[in-house]
Amino acid sequence: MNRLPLLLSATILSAAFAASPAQAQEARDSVVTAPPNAPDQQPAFEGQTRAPQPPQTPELKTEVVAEGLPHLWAMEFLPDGRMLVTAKQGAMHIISEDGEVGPEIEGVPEVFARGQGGLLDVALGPDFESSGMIYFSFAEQRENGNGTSVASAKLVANDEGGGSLEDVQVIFRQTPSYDGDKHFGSRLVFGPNNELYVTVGERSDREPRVQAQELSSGLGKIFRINADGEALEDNPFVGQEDALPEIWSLGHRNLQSAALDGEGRLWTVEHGPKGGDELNKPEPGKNYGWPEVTYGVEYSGDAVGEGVTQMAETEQPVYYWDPVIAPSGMAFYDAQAIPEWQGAFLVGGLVSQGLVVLHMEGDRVQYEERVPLDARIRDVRIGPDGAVYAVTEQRGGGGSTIVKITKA
Ligand SMILES: [Ca+2]
Repeated sequence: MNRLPLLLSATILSAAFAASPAQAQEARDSVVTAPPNAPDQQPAFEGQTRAPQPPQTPELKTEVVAEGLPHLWAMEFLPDGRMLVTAKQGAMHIISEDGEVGPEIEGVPEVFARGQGGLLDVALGPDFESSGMIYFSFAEQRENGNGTSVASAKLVANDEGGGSLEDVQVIFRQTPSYDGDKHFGSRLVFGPNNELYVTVGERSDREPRVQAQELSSGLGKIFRINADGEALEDNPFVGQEDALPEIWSLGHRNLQSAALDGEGRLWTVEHGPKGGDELNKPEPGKNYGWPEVTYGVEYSGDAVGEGVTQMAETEQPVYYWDPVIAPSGMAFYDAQAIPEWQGAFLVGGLVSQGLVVLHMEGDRVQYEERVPLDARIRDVRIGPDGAVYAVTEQRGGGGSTIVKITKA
C-alpha cells in the first residue's frame, strides 16, 4: 500500500477535522502507550493495531449488581431479566435482577476444575422460551486425559430461585483428549439459522498445539454443529478424507471470546502469545495461522516458530494487540442506552482489567476505547435494559462480582 508523504496526509487530516481541530488531534492517539513485546513486527495494513481513540466517548457510571459470588466464568440473561451464571468449579446459579443469588442448580455434571479447566460457557437454546434448553461447555475428565465438551440440558427453574437440569446429554467432544490443564477455550454462540459455533483451544503445550493446523485434530478449531452435536452438511470439510466434518475454521490458539455482529456473522477474539491477541471474523475453511503465523512472541521472549507474521495461505487478524488484553467474553452492542457504542464490540480484558470497546468501520477497527474497571473481566453481556454487565474475577480462587455500566 502506498503511503502518503507525512506532510500531505497531515494536511488532509486537518482539513477533514477543520470544525474542531483540537478535538480531532486528541482523538488520533491510541490508548495503548506501553511498548510492544515484538517491536520489530509490523502490521499488515494500517489500523490493524493501536487504533486511535474515538473523538467522543460516553461518560459512564458503574454499580455493583451482585457480589460475594463464587468464581464465575459466564453469564446469560434469561428472558425474564434474571441472570444464569456458570461458576468455574462446576456450579450454575440464577441471580435475580436485584442481585440475589439462588441456590445451586441441581444436575450439573462433574467437571475437570483444574488450571484453566472447569465449567465454562453457557448459551440459551434458540427456542429456550418454549423448550428450556440450554447448552454449556466444560472441561471434561476422560480416560486418556481431558478435553472440552458441550452438553445440552433442560433448565427447570423452581420457586426458590434455583432449579435443576434435566436430560443432560454430552452432544460434542473436542478430540483428541490431552492430559493438561490449559487452553480449553471456550464459547458457544448460536448463529441466525440455529447453527451452534463452538470455540476451543489447542491445549497450549508445544506438542499438542501444532495440531491447530491439522484437520484430523479438534485442537485449535472453531466447530459448527447442530443442537444434536452433528456437523452441518455445508461445513467446509464435510466429505474430505481425514478431516473432522465439524470444523469451521482452523489455526486458532485459545478462543474465549465470540459474538455475532448485527448481520449475524461470527467474530472472535483469541488469546495469542505474548503480544499477539487477535480479533478475527472466522470464515469457513480458512486458516488463521497459529502456531505457524502469528504476531507476538513466546512468553520466554523467543520467536514463535520462525517468527512469521504474514503468509499468503493464512488469514491476517482484523486487529491485534501487543501488549495483550487477555480477552474473555465479548458482546456486540446493538441497544439504545449507550448510543456512542452502537455497532461496537465490547471485549472483556483479564490483563487489561476493563472493557475494550472496538468501534467498527466496515469490517475494520476504526477506534479503540478502553473502560477501566480495576478488575479482571471474565464475561460481558448486554442486559434487556441496554446496560452493559461485566463479570469480574479474582485470581487464586477469589470470587466474582457483576458490575452494571450505564451512561452517567
Ligand atoms: Ca492468527
